[in-house]
This record gives sequence, C-alpha cells and structure tokens, in this order.
Amino acid sequence: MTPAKANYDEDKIPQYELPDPLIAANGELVTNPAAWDKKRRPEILQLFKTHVYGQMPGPLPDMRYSITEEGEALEGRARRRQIRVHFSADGPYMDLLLYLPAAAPGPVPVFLGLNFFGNHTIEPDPAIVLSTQWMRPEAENGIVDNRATNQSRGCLTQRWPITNILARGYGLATAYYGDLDPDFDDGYQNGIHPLFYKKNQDHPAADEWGAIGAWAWGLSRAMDYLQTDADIDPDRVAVLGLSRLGKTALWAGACDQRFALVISNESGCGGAALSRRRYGETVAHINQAFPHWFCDNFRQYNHHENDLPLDQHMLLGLIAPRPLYVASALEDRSCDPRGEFLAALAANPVYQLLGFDGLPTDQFPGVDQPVMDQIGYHIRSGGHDLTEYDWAQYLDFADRHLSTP
Ligand code: GTR
Repeated sequence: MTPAKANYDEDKIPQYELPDPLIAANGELVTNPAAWDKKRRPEILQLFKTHVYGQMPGPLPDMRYSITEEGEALEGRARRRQIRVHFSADGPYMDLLLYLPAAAPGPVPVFLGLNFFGNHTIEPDPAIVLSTQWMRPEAENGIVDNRATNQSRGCLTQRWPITNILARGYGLATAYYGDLDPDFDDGYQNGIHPLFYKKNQDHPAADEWGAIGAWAWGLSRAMDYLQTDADIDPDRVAVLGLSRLGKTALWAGACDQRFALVISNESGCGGAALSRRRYGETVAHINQAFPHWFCDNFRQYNHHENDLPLDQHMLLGLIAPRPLYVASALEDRSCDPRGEFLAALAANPVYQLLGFDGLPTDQFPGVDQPVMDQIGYHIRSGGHDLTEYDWAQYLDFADRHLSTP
C-alpha cells in the first residue's frame, strides 16, 4: 500500500492513547526505581529491539585501535587525534576524529556524534584523513561517483562549531556513519552486518538490526575507545545527532548507559516524535523510503501505529534519569516538532519516578525559547539542520549537567 500524503493538519491527528511506560507487561504498576531498573526498563528495551531497531550485538572480540595521526590544530587552541577502530583483522573499520582543548586541566567531557559526509567535512584541516568510503551523491558536498574529493573538505563546518565547543572546555569526537553501514539498501552485504552473520546467514532476521542499529553500535564502539583515552572523562560523554543520526543517538543512548547525556536534534519519525500522531513523516513513509533503517518487524506497523506495544516517549524514558535534550525546528514539519515535544513530556513520569523533574513545562514553548531541567527542549526558527544556535543550547545544557567530574 502506498503511504498517503503526509498530514500537516493538527485537526486531522487520529485519536490515540499512548502505552503507559510505567505499566509492566503483566499489568502491574511500576512504583519504585528498583522495579523500573530490574523489570520495566529491560522490558521496554526488548520491545524496541524486537519491533523497531532490532537486536543490538556487543563488541567484537578482535577489535583494536590504532592512532593514525596526532597533532596541534586550530592555531594551537586544540589537539587533534585520529584513531582507526578496526572491527576485525582485515574487515571494516571506523575512523574516529577527536579534537581536545589544548589547555585542559584534566580529562575533559566530550560530545560524540556521527557525521553525514566524512570527518574531513567538519573542519577544513588538511591533516584530517579524507574518507574513501561510499557516500550519498551530493554534488554540493564535493561527492563525485559516491566518493569524497578534496572539495568536500570543510563543507559542513557550520554544523560543528569546534571553536565554541573547545572554548567551553569540551572535546569533540566524530566518525562517518558510512564507516559502519553505507546508507543505501544493499540487503546488508556491506558495512558491519556481515561480521555478525551466523553460518549460512546473509540477511538479518526480522528482529535483527538494520542500519540505525549498526550506526548506534558504532557510537558504542567509539565509547569503548573513549574509555581508554586518558585525556577524556568517560563519565561525561554526551552523544548527539541530527535527523537519522538523531534517531541513532537516541537508540545508542537507550542501549548504552555509559552515555551521560543524550541529544536528539530533529530526529522525527522513529526518533523523538510520537508515531501514533502520524503527523509529517509516518512509519509507512519511512519504511518505504528507507527499507534498510529499521528491523523488518517494524514494517508490520505501517498504517498500524496503534498496534505498536510502545511509542517513542518510551524510548526517551530509556534515557532516564540521564539528562536528555530534544530539539526541533519550526520549518522542519516533517519531523513533527509538537510530536517530539509531547514525547518528551510523556517521558516525564519515568524521570519523576527516578527522582528528577523531566521537562519543566507542559506548555509547548515559543520559538527560540528553550526550556531545560533534566529534559531540555527547544523549537528553533529555521529548517532542518544542526546549527550554532542548537549547539549553544547543548553547551548550556551540558554545563548544567556535566560541568563537574
Ligand atoms: C529524511 C528522512 C527523515 C530524516 C532525514 C535525514 O529523508 O525521511 O526521517 O532522517 O532524512 O536524516 O536527514
């Protein structure tokens, strides 16, 4: 069935009822943190694995790291380190790029996020390894025949205000998402999926991971490395991402509680937005346009969102009690800004159970008026992007929650 045109009319939102994150599968109400941690949280995590993102494997036994390059950067204000994370002896690898403030008194907190077009796009620094991986064909980003060229260097600096990040005392770590799984539907033959196939298997099972799972797995592997780097405080790593990589950051934060703070920048459908609202991009739209992102089971919910035993507020609840920031943009209607806000609000009961205030308001805030407590939210003016304004809020939010070791 071809998905209907996207709805952008609040009056046409279907009637829906959200599953209660605090009612366990056996019908019992979860009334204390221990019951959440031991029973309900694992239950919800399993629901997302089975129905949305697929099972999440652990690290591979043959993983190793090699430092490929190190040097001074940004006129002496930063130290740059490039690390190749090898997933197997001669198989795929991920290149991690790290910028650290030059004058740090001790191990620093770090923002970690995947990027869309290679590490060399975030800064016009000729020492950054130029990615040789498959890329989406965007001529304006200097991609020729699905590969980066020197013209790609620094083409996305506006998304990564490194100078501001470093000046506030944070490091930045990033890797190209295509190192984990190139973002096209090839039946999972490239990227890391084949490393996990059992004998005679050539495709993930219906409840096994798609591309988002693989990208999120990569964030955890980056975290594995960060834990070994003495210049970094592994207890203060914030994970963030834009759009499909925002969905990825949320899923990584849900699966891996080592992430101390989680930021969803316009993650929309399959990210922070409530699926049941069917506003903008829907489950059916996304599964049709990107059949390789979610697990195959998720397709059962095309046009049947009410049958899902979960909704995305429960994904946000899996981040609790850790600080969570959800950001939308006014013109990014496809991501359903209000649905992202309502999901954050519906995660509040989990935060409250664990002793924190989640979102400080139940009123949808005005444009460019961030609200912050243990959950932060803003709707920024402008369109779908990761901007300096977004970063300014994330830095304030991180200062609030991660400033002391
Ligand atoms: C869109 C997709 C969105 C969002 C976006 C992006 O085409 O429909 O869900 O993920 O791509 O990642 O830029």
